[in-house]
Amino acid sequence: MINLTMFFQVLKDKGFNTIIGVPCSMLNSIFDFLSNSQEFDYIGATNEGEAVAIAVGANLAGKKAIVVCQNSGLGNMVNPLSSLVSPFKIPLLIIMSWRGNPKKQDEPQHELIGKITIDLLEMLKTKVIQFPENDLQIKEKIDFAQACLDKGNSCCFIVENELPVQKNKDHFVIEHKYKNNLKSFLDLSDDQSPYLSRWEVLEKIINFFPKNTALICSTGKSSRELFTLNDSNRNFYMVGSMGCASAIGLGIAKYSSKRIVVIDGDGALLMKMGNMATIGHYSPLNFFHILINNGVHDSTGGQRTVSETVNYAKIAQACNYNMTFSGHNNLEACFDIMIKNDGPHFFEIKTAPGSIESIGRPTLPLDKIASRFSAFIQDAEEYDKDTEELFC
Ligand SMILES: Cc1ncc(C[n+]2csc(CCOP(=O)(O)OP(=O)(O)O)c2C)c(N)n1
Repeated sequence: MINLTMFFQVLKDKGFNTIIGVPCSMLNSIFDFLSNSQEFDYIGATNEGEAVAIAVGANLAGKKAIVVCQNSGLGNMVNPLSSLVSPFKIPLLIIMSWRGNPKKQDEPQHELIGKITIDLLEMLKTKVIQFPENDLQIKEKIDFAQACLDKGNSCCFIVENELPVQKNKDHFVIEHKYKNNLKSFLDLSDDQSPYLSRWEVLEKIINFFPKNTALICSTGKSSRELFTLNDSNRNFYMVGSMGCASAIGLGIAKYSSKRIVVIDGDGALLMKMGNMATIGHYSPLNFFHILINNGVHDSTGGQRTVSETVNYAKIAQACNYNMTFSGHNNLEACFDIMIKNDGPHFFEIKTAPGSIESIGRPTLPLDKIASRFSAFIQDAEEYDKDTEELFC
């Protein structure tokens, strides 16, 4: 058994400071260690794909994040590892337990994933490093991992042996705070005026939010229209990793004083609805979640989503967002209330399906989109919600 304090101290010395995880019993002692650590920020994700996206957001904001999880969750990570981490060249450090290791006896549900874990990680361009077995290996292995990251490759410490568990530990006292904590919800959807197009909504967002506001835009035609309307270094076009925009936004918002606007689609939001619970729980004040709800998967030909029967603003409210809105008109009036109050806020904008004829798609290399966006986020300009003036 290695000395975990030493292991995490070496990571700390390399600048790692943020952990995003989904627990595994084999890694119990790591999670116990982290819950008592003053040195590392810990964010609990609802699934491992969300953890990857939050870590990407934290990295874009200049932090050095680590994802800690079980290999059962590797399936949940495949999409963001392949369509976000790899093409945008935002390498990640992962610590993963190996259930179903063919050399060991384990439960049947871990057997298949156990057999393919190492190959799958390598296929996902993630270098596998055996977790240090003794203290003498710690520095050498972490140096090796850092060298991989410096070359732009993700890497994963694979934990083969269960780390000893702390005995007789106290249970958390869970307070179900939400019962006393219903926040404001403004439903403006009685209005009979026609729905705007996504294009018109995007124009209003671009024009309303000050230039030091980041825009993280969801997969498909939202990003393509945003690029066509107004390419800018404040835009992050999340062309893949459907459903992850709000998790990336959370990872950024937690570590940036800039205002972070996530532009989501209803299909995408439905795909990763657990993100909303995490956002509401960690409640970054500078987080604004705008849902363009056109009721369809417009980007793939207009197939219906199940949005007609979903009250998104109430979900956001129940997930502990601060203010939630639903409507389709007078957008600027709602935006104005949003920016004058601490977030997180949620605004469902009911929108007509369809898009413009002359739609383009981001022409810049994805790593360039990531690097210029990260520079924008880390630029010292902040916002002052009352005066809207920049201060440094
Ligand atoms: C994991 C995954 N599944 C499916 C797709 C294909 N896809 C791309 S965009 C899209 C529809 C997105 O719908 P929505 O979020 O409602 O946005 P809209 O297209 O209506 O703007 C789909 C299904 C994908 N890119 N990734």
